[in-house]
This record gives sequence, structure tokens and C-alpha cells, in this order.
Amino acid sequence: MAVDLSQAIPNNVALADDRRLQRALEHWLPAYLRWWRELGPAESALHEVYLRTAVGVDARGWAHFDYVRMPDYRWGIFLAEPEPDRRIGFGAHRGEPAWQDVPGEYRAELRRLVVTQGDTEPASVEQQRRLGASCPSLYDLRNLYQVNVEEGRHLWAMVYLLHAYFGRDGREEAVALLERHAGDPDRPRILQAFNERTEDWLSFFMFTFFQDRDGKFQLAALAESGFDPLARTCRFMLTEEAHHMFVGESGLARIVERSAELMRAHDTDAVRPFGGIDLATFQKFINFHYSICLDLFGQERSTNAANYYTMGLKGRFGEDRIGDDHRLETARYPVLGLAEGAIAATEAPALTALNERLRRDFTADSERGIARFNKVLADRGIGAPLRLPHSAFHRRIGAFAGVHVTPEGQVVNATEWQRRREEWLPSAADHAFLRDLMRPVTSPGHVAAWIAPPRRGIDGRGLDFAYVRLH
Ligand code: BYC
Ligand code: FE
Ligand code: FE
Repeated sequence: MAVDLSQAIPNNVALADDRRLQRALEHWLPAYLRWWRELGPAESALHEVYLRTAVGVDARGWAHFDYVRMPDYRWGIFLAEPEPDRRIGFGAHRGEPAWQDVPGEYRAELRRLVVTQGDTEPASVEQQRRLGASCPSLYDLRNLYQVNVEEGRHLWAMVYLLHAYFGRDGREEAVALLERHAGDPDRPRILQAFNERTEDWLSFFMFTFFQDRDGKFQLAALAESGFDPLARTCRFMLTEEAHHMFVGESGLARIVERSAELMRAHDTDAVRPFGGIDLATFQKFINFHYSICLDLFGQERSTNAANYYTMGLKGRFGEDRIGDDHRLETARYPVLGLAEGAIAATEAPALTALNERLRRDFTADSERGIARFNKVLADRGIGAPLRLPHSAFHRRIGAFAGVHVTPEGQVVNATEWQRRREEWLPSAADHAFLRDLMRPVTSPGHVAAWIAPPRRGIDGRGLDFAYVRLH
């Protein structure tokens, strides 16, 4: 399916052949641009940013780099190529042809999944709005903006589905996606982690490491959907998600590298006086971001999740690589819960435990990243101290909401929790320290002292390349 770049809305869904849909989306476009101007990256409208723009859905279509002013970015609608004769891979409809339209009986559930997914995309842009003012380098600033425009495109992806397949209520939902805002007390974003603040670059890299990884797993589960347009949209979004996680993982690895150098040079863990971020602070940010992201998977036992699966709307991560019946009517899965004041595993029906299963896949993937940070430390002679906290730590959704659990998995009372909270989670003083530390570095080739330079540039460019021309 050819990509049509001549249109106001670049797309590979033959939008020009569907005048009504095209007009509806062109009507939504100014509202989107107003939102970008008001709640997108602050004071960025005139900057020329060396961005990658999708001009096709294969690997080659991804190779287009040029300077772009972000309001002129070509946000488009791109679905992965259709798979001939695709069949539904799981649930009650397993083996039936994938749906090219919304099955009427599942319309409400599908719309809800699309809206929840769509809500997170602009939320993240809002959360990251002010980071440009404290960027550690032009290279990093460009990466922030690349992530932002792609999250904007992910919003377009979901808005396309709402407009094309959900009629009038879809159009209303598309408007509402621009009316809820991250952290707005009256109209917050749907999922709590998308209402938190992302004020400094340690938080940004943690966000792209953990929260975009939730994106990876949720999108992978939706990429299995029997509703083929959703599956194809998510498959293309996953190619963008990989870059977001690269930004997070490499950013955090560079911070750890710099901290390790300072620890060696000054023979101390307390590197703040030398302009670095101490590992104790780094660990607290891991604890915070990992725990709020665990909440994004929903409750350990969820009839919603069971229904989505049985209906064929949302599968498991790597569904076709799993060697079972893909219906799960009788299968069991271990789930953690609280029994007589202690954390214990019990067996639950595998269908209701699907959120928990996806969460575990996410944890395993996160562990691999943490191991890489520990390798950076080990290579510099520092023992492996970074770790993920216990999955019951600092939870607001599910079996451990309202229970106080230490990062080691010890249940404690409220007094003990309050007394030790700042040992485990970022404090106001930690945030103030980072705010103070992070002053903008905007001359080409220069990098802030709290982070090591990147290994290599973007698109074969050097580290002293002007990745953003500031205006
Ligand atoms: N916060 O049965 P349960 C991304 C609600 S990130 C607030 O367990 P379910 C991105 C739940 O709605 C990926 N409420 O829920 C990353 C339900 O409400 P009702 C985003 C929550 O449906 C970075 C009730 O609690 N995509 O793309 O099984 C940058 C019962 O819970 C939360 C998706 O999430 C929460 N954390 O699971 C940019 C995929 N958790 O029915 C972008 C689509 C649960 O009682 N969403 N609740 O009113 C889903 O698949 C599901 O909605 C969830 C929740 C997995 C989120
Ligand atoms: Fe996204
Ligand atoms: Fe992302």
C-alpha cells in the first residue's frame, strides 16, 4: 500500500478515496495543532530540529532525516502492511478470519482500548513539555523532540481508528483526547502514571525506559488483536517505540557511566558535590518509575483482561510463540496476593491473570536493562548495586494498593512506611537537587557534566553536529 505524502495528512490508508473521513480528520487537524502549540514542547515552535520522518512503512521509509520545525512535522497515518489471509490467533474466535471492521458486539470494549491507548500519547508530550529548558545537549534535545513528535503521531494513529471505525462517538472521543490533560485536577489523563510530573532529565530517561516499555508490551498485546486495523497500527507503532526505549536506556547508562567515573575519581559514593547523580538517588528514581508503571498493567485478577482475550481483542506478548491452546479456558497462572499479612503466590485462572502475565513479561525485559547498567558499573570496578524493587512496593492498583511494602518485599505498618519513605522514593530535596543540577547545555558538541557523552550521533552525524538550530 503506497504512502501518499502529497496530502495534508500523509497516509497509507488511501485517505483520498474516502472524502468523508478525510474531511473529518482535516477538521480535527487544527484542534491538534492548537493543542501542540499550547501543550506541546514549550518555546520550540521556531527551532529547526534534525528529525526522522516516516515516509514509508518499511525499513527504507524510515531513513528520511532533515531539519524540520515541529509544527510543520508530517504527522501521518501509517499502518503496517496487511498480512494476506490473517487469522485471529487466540480466544473464542481463534482460527476465524481477522476482522476488517469492528464486530458490533465488541464495539464498546474495542473503543475503550483504543481510547485508553490514545490517551497516553498526548499525555506523555504534556508531561515532557518543559524539559527542553534544561537539556544536557543538543543531541538529547533532538531525541526528546523526536520522541514527542512520534507520540503525537501515535495519537494520530488512534484518532484515525476512532474516526474511521467508531462513527460519531469515535469523533467525540477524538475531541476528548485533546481535552483531558496530564495532571489536570478536573480532567486528568485516564491512567495515573500519565498524570505524574516529568520535570528533569533523570525522570525523562526513567520515563522512556519504563513507561515507554509499558507502551511496548501493551502495543505488542494489541498488535495481536483480531481487529486487523488495530493490529496493523500497533505493529508500525512498535518500530517507533524501540527508539523511545533506546533513548531511555542509553540516557540512563550514560548517567550511570558518569556517576561511576566520579565515584572512582573521588573515591566516594557521595558524588553530588562533584556534579554527579549519586546511585542512591538513581535507585530511588528506579523505585518510583518502575512501581507506577507496574500499576499500568491493571489488577492482578481482571475480568476485563479475560474478556478482551476471549473476545479476540487483546492477546498476550508474543502470542504465536506460546505453545498452548491460545484459549486458556482451563489453564492456571500464579498470582501474588496478600494472605494473612504476608505476600504469597496463589494459582488463578490464566484468563483473569493476563494483566499479571504481561506485567511479568515487562519485568523480565526491565531486568535486562538494569543488568546492563550494572555491567557499566562493574566494568568500572563498582559492584552491582542497582535493582528493581519488589512488585508489591508502592502500588496503587491491585492487590497491594493501600498496603505498605518495602523495596525488599517486607510488609510494614504506616508509621514505618512514613519514617522510611524518603529512603526509598525521591524526596522534595532530591527533586530540588536535580532542578538545580540541570542547566541547559546548547552549544554543539558540549554535554552537561552529570551525564557521559553519547557513544555515537544520529544518522551518521558527529557529536558536534547541530542537532537542533535554536531560534
Ligand atoms: N490507572 O480490570 P482492571 C503507552 C482501572 S503506555 C487508573 O485491572 P484492565 C505510552 C480500569 O480501567 C500503554 N485506572 O483493568 C507510554 C478498570 O476500570 P473500571 C497504554 C486503572 O482494563 C509512554 C479498573 O481499574 N496502553 O502507550 O484489565 C509514552 C479495573 O482494573 C489503572 C494501554 O494501557 C491505572 N493504572 O486493565 C506514551 C492499553 N489500571 O472498568 C505512550 C489499553 C486499571 O472499573 N488499556 N485501572 O471502570 C488496557 O489494556 C487496560 O485498560 C489496562 C487496565 C491494562 C490499562
Ligand atoms: Fe506512543
Ligand atoms: Fe513511546
